[in-house]
Amino acid sequence: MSPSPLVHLAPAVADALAAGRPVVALESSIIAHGFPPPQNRALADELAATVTAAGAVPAMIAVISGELRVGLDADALDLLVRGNLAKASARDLGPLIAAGVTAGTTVAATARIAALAGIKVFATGGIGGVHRRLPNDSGPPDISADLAELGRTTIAVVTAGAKSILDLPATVEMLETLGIGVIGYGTAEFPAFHSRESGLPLAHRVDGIAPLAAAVRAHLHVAGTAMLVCNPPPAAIAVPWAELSGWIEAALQSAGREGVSGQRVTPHLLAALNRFSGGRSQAVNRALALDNATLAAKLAVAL
Ligand code: PSU
Ligand code: MN
Repeated sequence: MSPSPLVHLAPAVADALAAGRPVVALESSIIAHGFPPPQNRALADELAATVTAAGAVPAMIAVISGELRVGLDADALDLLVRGNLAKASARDLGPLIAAGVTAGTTVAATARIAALAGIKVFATGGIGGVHRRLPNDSGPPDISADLAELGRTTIAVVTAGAKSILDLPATVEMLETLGIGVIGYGTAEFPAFHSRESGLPLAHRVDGIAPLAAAVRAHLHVAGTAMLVCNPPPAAIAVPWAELSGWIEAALQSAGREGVSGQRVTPHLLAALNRFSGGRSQAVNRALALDNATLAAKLAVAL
């Protein structure tokens, strides 16, 4: 499939796709909005090196000066890590292209652009989902467009479940409603991003790359939706749920007090969680993002 005329492939990505070699798409909101400079630049470089070391070509995706870029060079990364950038979900891409701006792409936007480019495997930290109600908020429910996008886009997404700050039972129900595939890699429980535990059972589990690739390949041929490959955060650094839930409660109180809404909710909650956890949540986020990049690369090689 030839990519959309609006999608700009880096030379290494174009070559790999043309030759049928493994490529892993990487989300850029984690770089633009999740980590402050200079850690964000270091993480972008580590993610790329991790994918390369596991035998695939890394393709971080972002909107750079109005271009949908698949694979970022050093100049593009310099623009992405400055902070205060727009956060692009899939529906924002049209106006952002027209305005010529630079933006980090969410899971929704990254999945859309990756699929346009013909990429089959995408690594993120954790997807968005159904938000919990913030204290004193009586407004409408806040549901990430990540869910709707993954319900109509054929791609494998390696993720540590969904972000722990979300309403995870509601998110898991919505994944079912939308027909999004969910499979545990070495787990029968939906991971909770910073924690390996959520108490939410998974219907499908695999314990090796070959059975994972078989299930993903079949899903991508029949389902017409994304397949979430749920990879729990590394045991050595994951936070027990009992400890995590106190920090999340404090972060929700902080967001409620400040009246945060819209696209600012997720970045605000993650930053607050990092303060309340004394930096532990960001350390887990970094470790799981790198671990997901490794698994995604192995999956892309096997496919
Ligand atoms: N990491 C952050 N902040 C974010 C995100 C990641 O520190 O905002 C992005 C992810 O890319 C995810 C998105 O896809 O947040 C979900 O946000 P929303 O609920 O606004 O759709
Ligand atoms: Mn939202």
